Amino acid sequence: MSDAVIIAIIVGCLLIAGLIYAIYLADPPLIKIPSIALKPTVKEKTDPELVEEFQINPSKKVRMYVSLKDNTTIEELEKQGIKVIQKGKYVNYCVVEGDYETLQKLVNNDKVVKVLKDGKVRAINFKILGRVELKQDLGWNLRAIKADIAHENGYLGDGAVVAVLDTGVNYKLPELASNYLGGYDCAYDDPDPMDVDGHGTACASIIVGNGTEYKGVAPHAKFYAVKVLNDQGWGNLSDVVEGLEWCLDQINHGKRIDVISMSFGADTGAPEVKQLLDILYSKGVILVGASGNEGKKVSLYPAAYDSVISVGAVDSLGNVAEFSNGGAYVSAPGVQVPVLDTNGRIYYGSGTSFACPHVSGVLLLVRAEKNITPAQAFDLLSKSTDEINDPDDKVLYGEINAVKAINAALNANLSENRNWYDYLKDPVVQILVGLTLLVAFFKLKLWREGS
Ligand SMILES: [Ca+2]
Ligand SMILES: [Ca+2]
Repeated sequence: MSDAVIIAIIVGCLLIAGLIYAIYLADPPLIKIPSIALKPTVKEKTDPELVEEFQINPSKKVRMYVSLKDNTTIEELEKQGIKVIQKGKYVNYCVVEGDYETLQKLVNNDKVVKVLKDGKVRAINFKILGRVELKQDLGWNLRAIKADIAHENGYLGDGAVVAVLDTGVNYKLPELASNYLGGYDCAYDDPDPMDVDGHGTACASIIVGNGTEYKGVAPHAKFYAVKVLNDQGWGNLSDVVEGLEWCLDQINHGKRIDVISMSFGADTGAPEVKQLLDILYSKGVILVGASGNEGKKVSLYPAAYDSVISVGAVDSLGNVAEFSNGGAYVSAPGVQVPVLDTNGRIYYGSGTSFACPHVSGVLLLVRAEKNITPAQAFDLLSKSTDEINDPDDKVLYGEINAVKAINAALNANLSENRNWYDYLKDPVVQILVGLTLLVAFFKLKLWREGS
């Protein structure tokens, strides 16, 4: 082969490789959008992801979340022809739909504080990490946190109310129907928070499930279903804000909400979410959130806010789950936890999403008896845990213990020890007892045959 042929082959290969790179690997070319009309503050006011999206297509209609100094600005924005699709009641924000030109108008308005993309990029979701259909030990999670002992002593959560902010709930299931107080669908803006995804039904079942076979932590407590995540299990930031405003609305109309349970999270927060949580906290609502499933050092928002009790996940042996994020205040069962799906079937799911409702449930057991403040709830939890195996220091205190919480909050004197016959409910004990009886039977048979 001559040198010329070899060079030609090499050049040919390089060209093909370049072409493959261009087609499969390179990002789409960014359109340079004119920025002359924008004030220098534009960068501080906008989300880089939003600008990137417009660089690809400036005329694309995008849902934008707009933080405002004052809600009176909304009228001004509408006069400029901006389409406002949602606005705050207790906090200053609105949601608009528009293109790059709309964004320019927004950032040039002095009363606009920040413009974020209000869509899937800001997804607030938790995947259900594991789903095991096989029926294992039903109720191990309740025994792990000693909720079964609380139940036997008459602590069932009567009168207490939780708002479950999630994908909605199938409130028609017989295990949930009797405890359902109503709710709202912020994701689709209708009064019916029916669950399609299943995540919210699973979380609600852990808190207030009250069936003959399946029981939650506070089976006599009532619940609101506030649908802030859509049928695919993710949500808009604005719908979370809307859901918190809905809860505040209930309180302001004299309705009772003891606990808000939030098994969702995002990497960043929004000032309006923090504001609303602070208002709810000041009105006596206990806020509980999941720490997140990324195995990171810090919790996701809203769990990361000071007003929220962040909950990490432990397995049945008290080991902190690898996926569980740090920055958690306490932990609870979150690995292979029995939950209900939207058809009422029991399956075993994992995630901090399922740990969070256990803490919500225990706080309902306490709040049913005594009106402790959110600050007192933090203090109470610090004294109501069992030791866990937490080599990476992800959880400040240990695993929640319902008996300790009831004893500490109510000066009760429940024993953490079970009656001997309670141990028979444990499948491991059942197998051991069964084997012993079997061996004894055959020994007896052999002895009788021998004699
Ligand atoms: Ca909405
Ligand atoms: Ca609906």
